Amino acid sequence: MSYDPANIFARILRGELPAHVVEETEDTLTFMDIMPKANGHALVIPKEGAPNIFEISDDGLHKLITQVKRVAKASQRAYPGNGVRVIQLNGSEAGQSVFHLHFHIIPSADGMNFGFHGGAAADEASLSEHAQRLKQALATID
Ligand code: DGP
Repeated sequence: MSYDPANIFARILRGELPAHVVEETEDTLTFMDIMPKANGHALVIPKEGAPNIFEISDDGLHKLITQVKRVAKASQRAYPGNGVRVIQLNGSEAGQSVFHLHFHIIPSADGMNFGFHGGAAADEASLSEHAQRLKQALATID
């Protein structure tokens, strides 16, 4: 599938839209999902413009998954007592709605009961609070 550089996450990467950024690396950006499935729901995206896992370069995917692991570790630390779901969707048939590759990192405590996608947008104060919580946990990860 072709990559549309006007997609929402590309616009966040270019600074055209705001986001609650948790961490930026040379190759990735981590920020809070605006419609969280749970408190602390973060998204990790590559800077490389790829719509899905099939189109990204192997090198880009390697860097991305390394950052996914780092954020998942931070999630575990920031939300003790929860498990961590790492979810990634490819294609509208699979439920993907933003066509810039992304991994969801979601603190989860509801066992196998997972309907996906949050229902409503969270308020700014809550997104900011949970971005801060993840940032603090990231600061403790090598
Ligand atoms: P997916 O279905 O895997 O493509 O998930 C896309 C996610 O992106 C969904 O959980 C909601 C989130 N999202 C949509 N628009 C925005 C936005 O403008 N900002 C942020 N931070 N998240 C968004």
